[in-house]
Amino acid sequence: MGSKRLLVPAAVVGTLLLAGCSAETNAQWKRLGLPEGASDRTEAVRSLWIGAWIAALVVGVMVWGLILYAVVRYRRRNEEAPRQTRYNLPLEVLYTLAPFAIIGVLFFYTVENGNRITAMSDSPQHTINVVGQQWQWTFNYHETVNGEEGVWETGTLDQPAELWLPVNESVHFDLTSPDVIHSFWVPSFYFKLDVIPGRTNKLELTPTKTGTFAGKCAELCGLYHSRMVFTVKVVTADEYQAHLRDLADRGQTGAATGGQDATTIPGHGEGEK
Ligand SMILES: [Cu+2]
Repeated sequence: MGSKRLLVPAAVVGTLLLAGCSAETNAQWKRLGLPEGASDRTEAVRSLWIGAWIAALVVGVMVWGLILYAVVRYRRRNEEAPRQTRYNLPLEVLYTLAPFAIIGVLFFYTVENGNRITAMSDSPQHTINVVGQQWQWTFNYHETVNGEEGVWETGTLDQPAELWLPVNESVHFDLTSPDVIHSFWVPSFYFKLDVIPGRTNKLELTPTKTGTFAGKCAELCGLYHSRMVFTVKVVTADEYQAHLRDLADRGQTGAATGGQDATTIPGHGEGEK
C-alpha cells in the first residue's frame, strides 16, 4: 500500500485529536486521567497515582535501556554459540533484591497514603448514614433540624438521590445496606468504599470545592445497578442548613434505612428484584 493512501486518514485523525484537546482535557492529562479533586483526601491519592507511574517509568526506562544495550552489544556476529553465564552470584543477588526494593518503596507509600486517606477525626462536624439499596441511595443526615432529630432524602430510579454536603466542613459517612453489596463512589473525591449488609463501613472527608459532582454505585448489585447513580451537591454551610430545613418541612424526619421507593421498577411489580 502506498504511503500516500495513509496520509489523508492520518491527517484527519491527527486534526481531530488536536481539536479534542481542550484546556480541561490537557489538565486531566497532567493528572494522568484523574478528574479534578474536590476533597481534602484527594492529594494523597493523586501523589500515589502520579508517583507510581513515575516509578514504573524509571524502571521501564532502565529495562528498555538494558534490552537495547544487550541487543546491540551482543548481536550475532558468527555461528558460534555465545558465552554462557550461570551461577553469577552478584547478578543473582541483584535480581533478587531489586524487586524487593521496588515492592518495599511502593508498599511504604501505599500504607502511608492509605492511612492519610482513611484517617478519622474524633469529632467530625457532620455525620451522614448512607444507605445503598437495590437500586438507589438514601442519605440520613444526623442533625437536629427544627427540634427534630435527623432528616433524610432518598432517590428513585426515575429521580436519583441528591447528597448535599457543606464545603470545608468535615463529614463522617456510615455506609449500610439492607440487601446486597453496593459500592459508594464519588469519582471527584477519589474515594470508593463498599456498602456491605450486616456491617458498617466508615469514611471521612472534607469537600473542598462547591459544585455538582457525579456519584454512582461501583459494585454490580443486580438488574438496575446501572441506574444507581446520585448527585453530590457541595454548597455553603448556609445553603446546607437551608436544605436540611427543606427536608424537615417535607416531613422527612427521623431515619430511613430501606428506601422502599427505590425497589419499585416502572413496568414491573413492586419490590421485584
Ligand atoms: Cu448498587
